[in-house]
Amino acid sequence: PDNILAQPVGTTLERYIMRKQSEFAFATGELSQLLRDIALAGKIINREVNRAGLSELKGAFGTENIQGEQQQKLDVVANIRFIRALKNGGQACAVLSEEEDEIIQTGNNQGKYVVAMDPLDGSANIDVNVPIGTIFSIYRRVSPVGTPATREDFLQGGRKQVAAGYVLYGSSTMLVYTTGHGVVGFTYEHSLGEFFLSHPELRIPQDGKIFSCNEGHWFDYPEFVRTYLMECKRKGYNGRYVGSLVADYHRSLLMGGIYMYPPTEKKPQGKLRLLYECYPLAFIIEQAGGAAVAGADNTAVLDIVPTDCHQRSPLFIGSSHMVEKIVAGATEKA
Ligand code: AHM
Ligand code: MG
Repeated sequence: PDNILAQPVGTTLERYIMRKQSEFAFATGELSQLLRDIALAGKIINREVNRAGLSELKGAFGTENIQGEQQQKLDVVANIRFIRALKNGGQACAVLSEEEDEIIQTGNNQGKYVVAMDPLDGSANIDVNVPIGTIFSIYRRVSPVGTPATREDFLQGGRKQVAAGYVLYGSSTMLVYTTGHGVVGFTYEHSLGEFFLSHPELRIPQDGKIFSCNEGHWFDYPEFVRTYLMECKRKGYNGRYVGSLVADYHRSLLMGGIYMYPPTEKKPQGKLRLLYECYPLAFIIEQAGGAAVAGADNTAVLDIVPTDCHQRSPLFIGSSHMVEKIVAGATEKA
């Protein structure tokens, strides 16, 4: 359009969070602050991601930073940045990260929340400039305030998440999240350093014509998955697989479709991690009107009872009719 420059940029994330907070009479503002801290970490990681090619170059020359540390890989950098932002923010008493075996105590024992996250998912794609993402999931702690957090704070189950979201570092950077009242999306305006509301109410179409999985694993996939994929192909659906979960998921959310990481004999739990990949994306998809199941038995991902902080789960996620269909195919066969 001619007047594209005349369009107002709109609501900032900051203003949006403030407005939402005032709608809930008992909100204390702590969760709002936590979301702000996560957005800040997202901006910092965005900056690192944008100049990754340059830091790669430096790394290749074996440079060290001012503290004498070796240049680090971006996923490690993202992990450090995120934890630092949450420590400084004060609302999270502990963090669980894909990058670290143990729960990380932030020292903010007065904080009421814990955050499980994958600071930079799809890191195999960093070197080739393909979109990557950050995924996060927030719980209200069950351990007493004032003490260090425990495993139980993280092992409450997907339905206990109070908020979840992701940042997609793509052709534009986006923050998408839910607090259990629908799904909102913000786009980053880098010259202003602000996230602006771009998707006030994200709903996934009930049906789609895109399937997304690693077909290289075809011969290891269960029968019901292959049957469904053949049906998709017969109907002329498109296959799309970035190999970055956040990117593949985001496309499905906006356009409709199904993403799957099925179980195989060698990996009966698939590859993806339950707490900081499957749960948050399942929470968002249900809030957007879609579905997420863990397999042929139709168990909703959010209903899986967690036993380990880093456990894996198969994932079938996306448009509700497509998820229903693949499961129905499995039941017919049985
Ligand atoms: P990561 O957490 O080690 O980056 O692995 C998760 C990634 C997802 O982003 C992506 O969907 C999947 O692994 C791709 O796996 P595969 O190469 O087996 O298809
Ligand atoms: Mg990951």
